[in-house]
Amino acid sequence: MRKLLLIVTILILGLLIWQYKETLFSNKNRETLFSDENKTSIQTGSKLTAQSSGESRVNLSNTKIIAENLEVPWALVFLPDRSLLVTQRTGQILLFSEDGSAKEVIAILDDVLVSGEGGLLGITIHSDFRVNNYIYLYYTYSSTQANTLNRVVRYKFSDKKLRDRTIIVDDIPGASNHNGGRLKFGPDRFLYITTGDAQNPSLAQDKNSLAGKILRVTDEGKAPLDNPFGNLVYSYGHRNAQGLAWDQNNQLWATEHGPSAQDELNKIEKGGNFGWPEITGDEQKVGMVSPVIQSGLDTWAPAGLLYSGGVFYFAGLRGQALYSFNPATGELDNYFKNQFGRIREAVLGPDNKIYLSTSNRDGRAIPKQGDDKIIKIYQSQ
Ligand SMILES: [Ca+2]
Repeated sequence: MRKLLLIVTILILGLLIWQYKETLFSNKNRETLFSDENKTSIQTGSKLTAQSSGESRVNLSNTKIIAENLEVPWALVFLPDRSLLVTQRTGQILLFSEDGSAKEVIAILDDVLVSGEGGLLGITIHSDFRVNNYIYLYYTYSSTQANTLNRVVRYKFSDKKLRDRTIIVDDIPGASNHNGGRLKFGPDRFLYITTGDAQNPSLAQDKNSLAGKILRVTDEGKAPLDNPFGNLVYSYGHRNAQGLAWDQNNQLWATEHGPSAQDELNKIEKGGNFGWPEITGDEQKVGMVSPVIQSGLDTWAPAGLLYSGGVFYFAGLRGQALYSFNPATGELDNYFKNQFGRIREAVLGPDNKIYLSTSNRDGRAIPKQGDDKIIKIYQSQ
């Protein structure tokens, strides 16, 4: 009997240590060990869903470089006049003409903290941009020497200048890694914001913390009346979601970095608990939502997400590919594997073409000539 008790105790202890292993490491080790964007696969191969048979594979082989010699372009957004705004993680906002031929630095944010995976991250435009010229930015900053935070700000963008700065959401916990940072307006005209767990996993389960969440706010940064918890939180239990897109039924999906491999594509439910840090990969627990697909032992390090023609496409940093997932068939596929290096952003342009950004100058790859780049993809049958 005593022996049995001992074995059970050891098993429980083992389980606890496994679940809370992150807290065992120092901050410094953690930054290296738990860097999402540079983690390696446990081994090659994926235990995943059906891989593409090739029959339904879209031909994406034709590409055109529309901008190069950039530095870690993090997010892209097209304006109604088809010009393109790009954030660089190092703090600059760039404006490109539609064909990429003209490039201008229209602003440099001077309070951005560029450290680890933090810096100037997301950008998006208001649903009524034509009327109000509002753009929104997400960036990492430090209010004292010791802390790292993230915030969302709004500017009026006209005559190629940023004016009338307003802070929309402030004091989002930050860290060297796991800062989230994706911004998009939903079909319901509210602003959705991904935040990371700021390397403090338990915050993801705390519905009163802004860390490890998908937030949903009005264009002024207030909580919409129908948010699930009476605050800015829309879903929780996220580790570091960095891609958002809606399907044809206005259903929100999000990409998320897993702890070591086990990256996720989630179908987001209002008020849903997406499990971190209690469950990972395909694990299940009552009251928690497991991903639709996850990378198993493989690593995608997924970032930008878009939806086009019934298929999701998402950027892979460490995976060095553009991944596709068809929710109707369950087929997972990839394009440009190792061709462009690390891919950070993927958006659909006003011309219905996919635009990618590379991220080979983020210190985690050997840059190729002309890096970083923005690449336009031509689909053909
Ligand atoms: Ca999860």
